[in-house]
Amino acid sequence: MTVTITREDAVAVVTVDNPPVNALSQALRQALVDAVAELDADGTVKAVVLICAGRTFIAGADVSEFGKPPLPPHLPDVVASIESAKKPWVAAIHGSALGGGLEVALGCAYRVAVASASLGLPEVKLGIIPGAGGTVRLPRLVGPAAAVDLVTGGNPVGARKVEELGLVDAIIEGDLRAGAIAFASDVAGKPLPQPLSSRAVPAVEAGFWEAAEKAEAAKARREVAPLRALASVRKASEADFSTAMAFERETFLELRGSEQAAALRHVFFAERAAPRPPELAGVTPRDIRSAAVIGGGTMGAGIAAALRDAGLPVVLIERDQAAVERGIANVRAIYDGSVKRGRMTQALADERMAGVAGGDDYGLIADTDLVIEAVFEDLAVKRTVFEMLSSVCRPDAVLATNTSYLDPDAISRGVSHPERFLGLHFFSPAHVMKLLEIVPTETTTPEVLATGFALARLLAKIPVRAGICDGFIGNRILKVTRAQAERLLLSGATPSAVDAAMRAFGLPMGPFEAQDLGGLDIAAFQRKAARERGETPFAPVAERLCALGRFGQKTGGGWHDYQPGDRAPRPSETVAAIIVELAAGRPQRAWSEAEIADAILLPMVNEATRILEERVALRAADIDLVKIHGYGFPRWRGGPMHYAETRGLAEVVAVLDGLVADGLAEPPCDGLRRAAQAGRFSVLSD
Ligand code: T1G
Repeated sequence: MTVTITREDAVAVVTVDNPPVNALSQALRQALVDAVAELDADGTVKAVVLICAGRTFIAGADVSEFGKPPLPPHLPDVVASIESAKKPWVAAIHGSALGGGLEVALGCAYRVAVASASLGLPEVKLGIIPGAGGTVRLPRLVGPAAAVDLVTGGNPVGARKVEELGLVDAIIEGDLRAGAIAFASDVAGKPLPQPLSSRAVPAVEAGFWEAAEKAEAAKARREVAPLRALASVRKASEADFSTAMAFERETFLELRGSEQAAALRHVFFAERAAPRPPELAGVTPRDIRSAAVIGGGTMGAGIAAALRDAGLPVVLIERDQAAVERGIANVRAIYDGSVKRGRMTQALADERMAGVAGGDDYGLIADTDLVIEAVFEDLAVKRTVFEMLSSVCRPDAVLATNTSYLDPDAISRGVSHPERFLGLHFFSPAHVMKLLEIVPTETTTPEVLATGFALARLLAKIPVRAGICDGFIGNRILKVTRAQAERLLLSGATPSAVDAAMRAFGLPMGPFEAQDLGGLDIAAFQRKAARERGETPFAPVAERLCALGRFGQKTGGGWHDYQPGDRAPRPSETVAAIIVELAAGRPQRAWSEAEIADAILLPMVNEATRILEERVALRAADIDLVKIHGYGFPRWRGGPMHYAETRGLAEVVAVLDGLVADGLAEPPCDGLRRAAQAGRFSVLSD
């Protein structure tokens, strides 16, 4: 970490260089305070430019310091020293000015930025709130409404937008350093602008705060930080500066030590570690400059759009021309939807579509770097596709299957150069869902596996290596979720109560609502395949519903009933009658929401532990990422494994043993008992 001071006539340039993202470590905070004192004492300095080396301005406090006691100088003091400096400080922003980085910039007299910069206060994404004046100075500069949006959402905003808000004083075209120095030279010697700390917060209309709190509470689903951040902005508009600063700091320190913050930090670092697994360190991936997708259905079209969004030219192959046209239409529908929702301009949508070619001649992809198969989930059909690909594609082309349930080893039998084959399991909709399970076969080389991870980085996906078993990581655990949900129905709970309990836990929807949305027939198809493999999936009620043609919303009823045009689930008498019949003779009991959540989540953790033991997953954090990015598990819980560790694995085992005694769960696996003794899952992957 270095902070260097250079001079351009009367302008001093303070350059921060603390790779990788100029985070505000203790050393950097100290160096900034020292720089203020040094430059204030130098009468020849009339203005100061604060700029950063590397790819970004200050990206915030050093998150890796959060688990330790905060050391002085504390950031509020650093910001206050810059704000009370005798010379105007100009923050010169490129890359991301986030969290403490934006707070430092708010302490500066002026802010200039390049047009590509983004600015924001993402603290709520880490389960905290800004802790150095972000919720207090920001509303004084941009007004309460804009401040509330920035602070409660935590999403960075582009420089042009923030210029409109008045958050930056100028957009610098061309060289930032030169432009900032020119700006500083221009303001040097002029009266200093009023510091934000002494400005008033613009008034809001009556009811503004109540409406904002109501809206935020509706979104929160028990996530704490956004509402606390809102309260801090409100305090800033209703109290004097120092009272508001104290309120913010107190809230920040309290949340910093909270379980939700620890969980969100766990996810933050897990997401950053995922694209570069240690087992692939030093392995060079193959170049991917062109791609093809076999199959233009929902998954194929989504994958094609994801590849296009990453800038790759894509060829969509289908069995005949009519199917090709349907496939292309599916891709176009994705972009039309984005344009309709204002997420993309028509021009960009057209540019994306221009890069998608379609055909039924495999010869079109003879020179393609990567081919992803996304055809019907049938082994024979998939093998036929790979026989064709083996005969037309370059021997070094990477061949991948998007199967979600079949065995990639079985699919790859007969593929020429099988070392270039792997599973790339996307989640629907593939151009939206961040998760990518990467499934190497017995013959996949490390180089090809590394190519899968490189592709994930290119597509901005969260990659997780998954070993081969039925359902890989995510769907294997999902089977347990569903079986447990059915066991609860046969023990006295109702579909509505189970869904409500899981929503109360923080999931976007319960297991039965989710099946009604996706369709019960998909799981029925998988159970049929499982039975053919000699397994005995537990789904007595679902089987009955499928036999009645109750496949969910698309048939007007599944686990719940639905009125035409209305997605609101309603309790079903038909389902209730089937449950009563199938539950006959089984012990019934009343279930609290917490007990329902335990009866589903803890067996999931048990199955996830087996997955770790079998090294189908290499790290517990990988399983957390799978459930968060593929199955809506609440981020602020950190994922099922982090949640279980935080709860205490000994307690998890004890509750599971209780469920076992009631015949409602499988016994804890050896790995879980071992992890419980150690108090952590890493003992299984050490
Ligand atoms: N602290 C420590 N390390 C950080 C970091 C941070 N704030 N941000 C990133 N890193 C590391 C990251 O772990 C990775 O390490 C490397 O930098 C590159 O990150 C008082 C208290 C800036 C947009 O929430 O959003 O300020 O894996 O892969 O895709 O109010 O990083 O290479 O070893 O993500 O180019 C608020 C978090 C903190 C911003 C760059 N700030 N960072 O994205 O790179 S709270 C944030 C990001 C705060 C104050 C409060 C992104 C990025 P490694 P990367 P990227």
